[in-house]
Order: sequence, then structure tokens, then C-alpha cells
Amino acid sequence: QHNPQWWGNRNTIVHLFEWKWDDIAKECEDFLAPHGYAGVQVSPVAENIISEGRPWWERYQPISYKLVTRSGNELEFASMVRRCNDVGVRIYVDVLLNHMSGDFEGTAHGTGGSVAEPRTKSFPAVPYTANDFHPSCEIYDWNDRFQVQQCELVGLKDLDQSSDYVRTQLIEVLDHLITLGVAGFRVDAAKHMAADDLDYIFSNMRDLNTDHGFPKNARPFIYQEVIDHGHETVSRDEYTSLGAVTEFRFSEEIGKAFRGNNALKWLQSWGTAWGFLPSEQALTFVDNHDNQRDGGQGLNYKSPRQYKMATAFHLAFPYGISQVMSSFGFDDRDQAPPQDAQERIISPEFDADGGCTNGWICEHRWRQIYNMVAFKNAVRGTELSNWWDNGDNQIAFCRGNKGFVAFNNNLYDLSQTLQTCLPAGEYCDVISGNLVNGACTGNTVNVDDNGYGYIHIGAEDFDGVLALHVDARL
Ligand code: ARE
Ligand code: CA
Repeated sequence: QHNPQWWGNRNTIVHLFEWKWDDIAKECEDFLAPHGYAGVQVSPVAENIISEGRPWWERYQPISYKLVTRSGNELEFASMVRRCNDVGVRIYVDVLLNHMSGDFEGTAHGTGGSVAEPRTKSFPAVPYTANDFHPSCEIYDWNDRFQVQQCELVGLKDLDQSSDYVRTQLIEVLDHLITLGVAGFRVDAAKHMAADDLDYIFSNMRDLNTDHGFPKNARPFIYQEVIDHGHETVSRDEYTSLGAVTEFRFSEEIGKAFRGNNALKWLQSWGTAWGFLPSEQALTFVDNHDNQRDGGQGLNYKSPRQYKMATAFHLAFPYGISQVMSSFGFDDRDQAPPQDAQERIISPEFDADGGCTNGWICEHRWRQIYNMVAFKNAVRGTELSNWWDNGDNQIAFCRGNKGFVAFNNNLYDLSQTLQTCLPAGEYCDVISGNLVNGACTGNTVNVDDNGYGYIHIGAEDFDGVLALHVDARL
């Protein structure tokens, strides 16, 4: 269950965090397919509690498996999956198999009209009763396997996945989504469930739906959220045989490097030598919806120049199953997605350049990011060669004879004639511009008969990266 089931040469997933199903359907057709995105991770789909102010995290507290959330209902979900698959964009659902909601004063009313008594672990709309959960306890010691897997993660009622009844419910939920045409799942809080129990559940899910264009006997793609910085009792390695695993060390290290806390020249050995998982087991990202909020070493849209450079490196370097984050604007006080006075999520609006305007950040619509998604498609299957660096924070490399990329994170210019490995010709730098009707709206680079080109990235330039590839030749 390591195959992401991508269509054609596409190979990048975007997380459209908190988007509505109808908006995602439209985005698949209008933007994602034309720009070569392979798939979308969508926010949790199951009915959740309604929390004061409507923070995004209420969706991680399900009370039933009805597909009704602020993103839309089941019909809208089904229609989105159909429309996205029709244009070759896969849908991956963030699934909550570890828990139901946390404590709630009195009766909780959900987004789908169901009620529950989380305090007594009564979720009649499933139904679950206290017997289906582990006895309550708190996680004090994150290196104690019992606590991590059988106590309550931030107080969320912890399901017992060793029980036949619970397993059956969970498999049914996954099967239902597969029938609707999804390509796979992000498994939330996987570290908090025993790998053996997950193995049982994943092995007993149905095959992907051939009516949605998947081959016969195709298995759902699985990527498990396991946060393991290297010293965890419950380690990421317990889960790699079941599917891919989120590689949080990647996110941390790429943030450090592009923040200037580790020279870019060291990135030459990027990958397993850094303690990361094997490439085909690693789900990689510069930031995700959790760590963009922790204020650590990670980068996010709030440091746009470094963030775009880190993202370009992420998508240019041949390592990992890449995912791009698409956020809404947030600060410490405001954790709700863009919403109206009735607390309905609002649809993104776009400016003349295609950027989002009304509270949505839409990193996936930034030219420097979507053009690197196209770069990754163009160089798919090639190896890295011709690494160059200045011994510090200027680096460059080729991807076969299909792509070339250079970075300058020094406070002085990069001005070098470098081997680009590309066929002779004039190329559009897809970071500073787009190729439109045969002309480049940004800078161009001339590659001579021997593959050399003059590469300039000024210390004061808007972006600290330059990228060329064969599909953007003039
Ligand atoms: C909210 C409130 C809590 C309240 C709870 C129950 O914030 O105060 O107690 O509700 O009422 C998200 C939010 C939580 C939120 C939760 C439910 O982040 O704040 O709680 O939704 O609404 C660990 C887990 C990892 C988990 C992170 C957050 O291992 O799986 O914690 N990540 C996933 C999702 C989250 C989501 C959940 C799980 C829950 O991505 O978005 O929570 O569904 C070290 C450890 C890690 C640990 C990390 C915590 O690195 O190694 O294991 O991650 O610290 O930062
Ligand atoms: Ca658990």
C-alpha cells in the first residue's frame, strides 16, 4: 500500500486544508489538473463536534461516520471525487481511526445533526459505547508504549482497535470512501495505534474502485502520521511495511537549512544519509498543518522567500513522496478557516494572477511552487547529477538532461557559468516567470552546445532560486 496511484507522470500531492468539497472539485478542474498536481489531501470527512469559534481542530473530534462536515455533505464529497478523478487528480482522505471526540460538557451536537455524550463514551450514531474504548488515562510519558497507544491523546476518547467490533466499523468507513473513489488515506495519529491492528485493518480494506479509473486489484495508498524525531519508543520503522510514513525529520532539517542554520552545501547528501526513511516510504513536506503552528525550526508561508526556496529544493531533489501545504492565514488567536457570520466556510477568491485573496493563502497557486510541481513532473525518473556548490550557501544540480536548479542563500550574488545538462537552447526560468505563448515573462538562460549556461541569482533578487526544465524551453 505504498503506491500513491498517481495518474500519468504527476507526482505531487497538495493538502487543501479546510477547503470545501465543491471548491476542491472546481480547483481540480481549473487549476490542479492543468498545473500537473497528482492529488489532494482533504480535511477529515466525518461528522465532528462543534467547537466555540470553529477552530480547524474540531474536525479531529468525530462523533459519527456520517460524511457531513463544514466542507460539505456526502453528495458533494462523492461529486468532488468523481470530478477530480475525471481530470486525473487523486483524493486522499485524512482518517481518524485512533479516537472519537474529547470531553464535552453535556450533550454534543455534531455537524451532521447527531448527538453524543463524549464524557461517557457514548456515540449512538455509530454506535459506540464505553466498551469500545480503552479505559481512560493520560499520556505522561511519550516513551511509554502503553501510554502512547492506549491512553488518550490530548484527551480524545481512545478506540480499542483490537476489538472485532471496532475494526469492523473502521474497515466499513474506509471501504465506503474507497467505493466513492478515493485513492488512499492519511492515517491520523498512527503512532497511537498498534501496528498489528493497523495491519489487520489495512489488509482487509477493499481494492480501489475500477469505475474511477483505478486498475484492477489496486490497493489504497496509505500514509501514516508518525512523529518520530529519532528517539521514540514507538518508532516510524514499525509502520513502514504497512505504507508510507510522514517524515518529520525532513521538515525539520529543510527548515534549518533554508533558515540559514545549516549551510546548503551539506544538502548534497540529502536523504537516507540524514537518517530519513527510504525515499519510497517517506511522505515529505516543508510544513504541515500542525508544525506550521508550532513556531519551531520549520518554515511556512510567513517567511515566503525562504519557504519558496525550501519548497523548490523539496520538489527538485529526488527524494520522497512530496506533499505541498495550502493554508489559510492564521495567528495565535484565530484558528478558524475563512468563514462568514453564520460560521460557514467561505470559498477562495482569486486575483488577476490567480493568487487567493480572502483569507486563503493558497501556496499551491504561487508561481514558484506550481512551476516546481511541473518541474518534478518533467524530471520524473531522472537522477541527480553535476552537484555544484560554493562551499557555503550557493548550490546547483541537474536532474538528468531534463532539469537544472540553482539556489543562493548567501548575502552576495551567485554569478557562475554552470553545467545545466540541458540540450542547447533558451530556457525560461520558471521561478521568475512563466512560459506564455512561446515567450517567458521572467528571466531566460541560454544553454550552449556543451550544456553550459550563465546563471545569475542576485542577493537582492525577489527569489533565491532559479529553475530550468525541458518543458519550459522557448
Ligand atoms: C484539542 C485541544 C486540546 C483538547 C483536545 C480534546 O487543543 O487542548 O484537549 O482538543 O478536547 C488536533 C490539534 C489538537 C486538538 C485535536 C482535537 O492539534 O490541539 O486538541 O486536533 O481537536 C502528537 C501526536 C500526533 C498529533 C499531534 C498533535 O503523536 O498524532 O500530537 N497530530 C494529529 C493531527 C492533529 C490532531 C490530532 C492528531 C488529533 O495532525 O492535527 O490534533 O486528531 C512530540 C511527539 C508527538 C506529538 C507532538 C505534539 O513531537 O513525539 O507524538 O504529536 O510532540 O506536538
Ligand atoms: Ca490509541
